[in-house]
Amino acid sequence: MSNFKFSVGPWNVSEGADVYGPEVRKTISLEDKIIMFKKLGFDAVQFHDDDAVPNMNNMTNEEIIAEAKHVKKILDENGLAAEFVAPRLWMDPHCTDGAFTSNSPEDREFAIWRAYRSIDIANALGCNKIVLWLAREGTLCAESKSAVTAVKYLVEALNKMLTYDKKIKILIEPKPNEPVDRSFCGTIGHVMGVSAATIDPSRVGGLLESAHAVLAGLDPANEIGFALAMGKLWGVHLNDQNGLKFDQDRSFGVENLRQAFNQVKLLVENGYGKNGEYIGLDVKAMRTTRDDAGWQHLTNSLEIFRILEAKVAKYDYSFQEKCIKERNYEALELYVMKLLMNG
Ligand code: XUL
Ligand code: MN
Repeated sequence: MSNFKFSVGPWNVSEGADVYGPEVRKTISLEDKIIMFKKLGFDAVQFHDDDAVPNMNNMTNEEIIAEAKHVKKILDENGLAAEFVAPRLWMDPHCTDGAFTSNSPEDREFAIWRAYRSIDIANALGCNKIVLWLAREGTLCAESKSAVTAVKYLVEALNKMLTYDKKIKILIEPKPNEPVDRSFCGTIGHVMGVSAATIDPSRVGGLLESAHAVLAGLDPANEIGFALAMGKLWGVHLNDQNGLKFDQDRSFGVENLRQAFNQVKLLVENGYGKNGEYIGLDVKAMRTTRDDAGWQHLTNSLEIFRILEAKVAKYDYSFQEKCIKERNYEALELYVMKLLMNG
């Protein structure tokens, strides 16, 4: 049992290719993934624009909306909602040098076209959240872009999206690096700054991914706390990450259980989900995983989340208060560790 609603993206069930090797698992169709997501206990699906409408670059606006409506029908048939749509700009040849911050005006224009289409697709899927993971908005060669101009381009792009549709909310998903070396918008603090610079800060918030925070050398729970304090935590991508290396998207809690517990604790304590927010996963199966276990990283993450949620429910807040009053944080720490280790 959980008090939360859960979401997942189709890319979380993958063929297992990595930068050094080819696919190792069979391809599963979007419809079969949706059917399985429901069986596994999810409430909503996260989409990239081209998860919902493959080949969209070669389609008219009307064709794109019609295809998205077809996907909405599959969702309805399976009792699932759409959580958000995210333009998958980093895969497109137009965005080799970035999208909204590209040095090329034509390529920036293309990025806006895809952002508008993502809004159309979101409307057709019945959701109003647009997620921007700003994958290539940064540099490989530090001198290749002006960090000042780039941030202004980014704000300009957000303003265009906010103007295109007055009901959408934009959730920026920060990540400090990979595939770029230096991102222009690497942490939740950056997201809040960019939000404040737009024409409607009330519609620009954040989606915090645990692994991305770890890659920035930060505690994901603290990042979640910062966004909650600003009233702008509108999505999460819970997962885990073993230190500063490539983005691992490990199952939630498998690398740093205490940090995972504190993420859940903050979400529970601050009523996350009360405005319809989902506990979103962004987890990857290990490449060694065989076809028949290709969903297990999802069920493992859900199970770990629910166990931690139950631990939060059992948490002794009066003992926490006593320790704080006595400034006995050694005792508080041992209490938390025992809570996590027992049962
Ligand atoms: C990349 C990442 C993306 C976004 C969705 O690191 O997390 O999958 O979550 O565009
Ligand atoms: Mn993510």
